Amino acid sequence: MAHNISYSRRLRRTPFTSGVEAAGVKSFTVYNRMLLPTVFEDIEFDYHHLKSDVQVWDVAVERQVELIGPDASKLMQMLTPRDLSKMQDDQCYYVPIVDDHGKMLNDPVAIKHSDTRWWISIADGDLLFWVKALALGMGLNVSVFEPDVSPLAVQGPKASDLMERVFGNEVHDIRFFRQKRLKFADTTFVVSRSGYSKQGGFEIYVEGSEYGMPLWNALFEAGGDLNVRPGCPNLIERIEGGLLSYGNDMNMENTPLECGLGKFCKFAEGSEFIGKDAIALEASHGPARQIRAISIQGRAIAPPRAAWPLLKDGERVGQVTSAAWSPDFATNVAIGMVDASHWDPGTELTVETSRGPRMARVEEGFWI
Ligand code: THG
Repeated sequence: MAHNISYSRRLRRTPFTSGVEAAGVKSFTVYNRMLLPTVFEDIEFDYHHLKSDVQVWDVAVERQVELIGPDASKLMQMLTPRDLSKMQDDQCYYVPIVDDHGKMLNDPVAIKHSDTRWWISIADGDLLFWVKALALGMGLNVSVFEPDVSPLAVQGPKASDLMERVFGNEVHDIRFFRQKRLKFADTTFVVSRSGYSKQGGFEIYVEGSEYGMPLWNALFEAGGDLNVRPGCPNLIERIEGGLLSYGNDMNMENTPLECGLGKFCKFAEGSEFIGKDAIALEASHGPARQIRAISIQGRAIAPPRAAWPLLKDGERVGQVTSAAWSPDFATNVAIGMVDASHWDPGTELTVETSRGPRMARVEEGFWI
């Protein structure tokens, strides 16, 4: 079953889409109403290449919500259970965003520029509306908008080598989840050591769409002998690494504790944020279910298009939301949400795939 997608202004192109198309992209998904490449050669070829060389990813779909003004830091802290009080001006934090019931609205990366300026690098969802409404409702002195900023990721074991050639030696000074402004052409970009893979790398926040293709071209010209290729977040690699996908592995029905993000909800006593009571209550008795690494026995499965029920003796005890064949681990790797009664490592379950039942097992951890 292969269909075409109909393009229009609503389905936004990115500053890099023309480069992605010229490079022979095979398929896209839609994320934040924008095109996100999902396959270049094929998913297994892309996977091996990501783990051995270096790739350039159009992740412009990681849209920014910018907060600017005297109350920017107050607003940012209201949005997340994660304690931001010790965050430095060059840090990035992975932050759960929850509603008043403590349910997940998004799981973005927050980039702090200063006490009066932040970017929230969002996962799939209209977080902008929530942030604008909160600023308005609280009467805060802050403006909230989507700037012309498009992240381009450089991921893989040779990412530092490639980045050094385009941005100079300073790239080596950037530590994990820190950022620094580096020169490109007649401008500067925020460059952070982060990205949606476990292979290491950087994200370049391209400010000004007109710089998109010049940067794309500069990276490919500099990296010919590094075997640089276009790539994209890779389903197999991100499941092995346990990187969650909002809307797939969790959504507004889940809490951060269920998502295994409890370590990002250790707030200070006097802190104020939306969902505090709900988060504190759940922390006191623990979550009812939680994200787990799951292996699925047998030959390669086709990735799920909907949640697959996890069963024990015919009873539903969870679901699998992401799954793929892992060439390196020679098993199907998966991410699931499993009830407390059945979440211990080694528990054997049945997963109801779209092509029938398979044996599944709760693993100790992800494949890293
Ligand atoms: N980078 C940026 N924006 C993003 C993503 C990104 N927005 C959308 C999406 N990805 C948000 N979700 C995630 C999920 C995982 C991580 C980052 C964003 C991540 N996690 C690491 C881990 O789990 O090992 C590190 C977490 C930590 O220790 O702080 O990187 O990728 N700009």
